[in-house]
Amino acid sequence: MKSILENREGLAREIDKVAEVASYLWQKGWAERNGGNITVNITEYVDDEIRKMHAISEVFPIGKRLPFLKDCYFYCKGTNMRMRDLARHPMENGSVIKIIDDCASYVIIADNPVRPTSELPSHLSVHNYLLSINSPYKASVHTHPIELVAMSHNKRFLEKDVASHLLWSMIPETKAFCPKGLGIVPYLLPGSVELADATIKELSDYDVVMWEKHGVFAVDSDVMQAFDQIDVLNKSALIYIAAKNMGFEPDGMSDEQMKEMSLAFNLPK
Ligand code: 2HA
Ligand code: ZN
Repeated sequence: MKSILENREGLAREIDKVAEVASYLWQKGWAERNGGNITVNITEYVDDEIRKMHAISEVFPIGKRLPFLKDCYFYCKGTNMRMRDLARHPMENGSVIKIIDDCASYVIIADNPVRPTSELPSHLSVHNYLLSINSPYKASVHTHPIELVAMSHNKRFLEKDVASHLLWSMIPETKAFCPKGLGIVPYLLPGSVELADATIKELSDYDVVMWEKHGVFAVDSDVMQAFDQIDVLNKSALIYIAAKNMGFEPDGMSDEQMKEMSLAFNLPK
């Protein structure tokens, strides 16, 4: 069977990045069993031949009307699929879907009839939001980073920007490469429309949001950059924990050092 990736270099490169990130998520222990999901808006790679492709599934409802997604195409990790398998076979553990005219349902068009992720309402709502604000962001990643999730079990770290400031102060790179910090979404049922709505609200101020006692959700231009933002935050969490394990509360960079760094790197605040 011919893959949709065949003779489509740009699209194949994006899916390669998804597979590479999936392998990192597995190696880091952030993607147990079927944990986590990745979706990428691939509409820019869609040519006439793809537009003519027939559905290979029935029509499925999204659960929400998302007007900015009309005729958009997404690569989505499959529900119940493993990141570690997706890393080797992205088109067997994920699929390309098309949002149909009613903007409230989708069909699968390639390569296999793999049903998309259980967090589809969150992912697609976020893509709809990104398009509505003309954002250049195309990729969203949901994963279960151990140390960040552990932090979300402490109420102190769920207060606005408390975790962001602590994590930024552990090492200068974290603010440089995650300049908006970490938004917080209080615990909500996985896969729910409520979780999707709460995530979008936080994404107006942040690129990465914490789902309390569950995981994080990140958006960026491509899947590699979304992963990098989560990775630098979790690295800071690891430094914090290492210091605590050595028996002391880390000082963190001072306010002056943070200010100097923000100025030098042209960062907000
Ligand atoms: O898809 O991580 O939140 C598996 C999950 C759901
Ligand atoms: Zn999850």
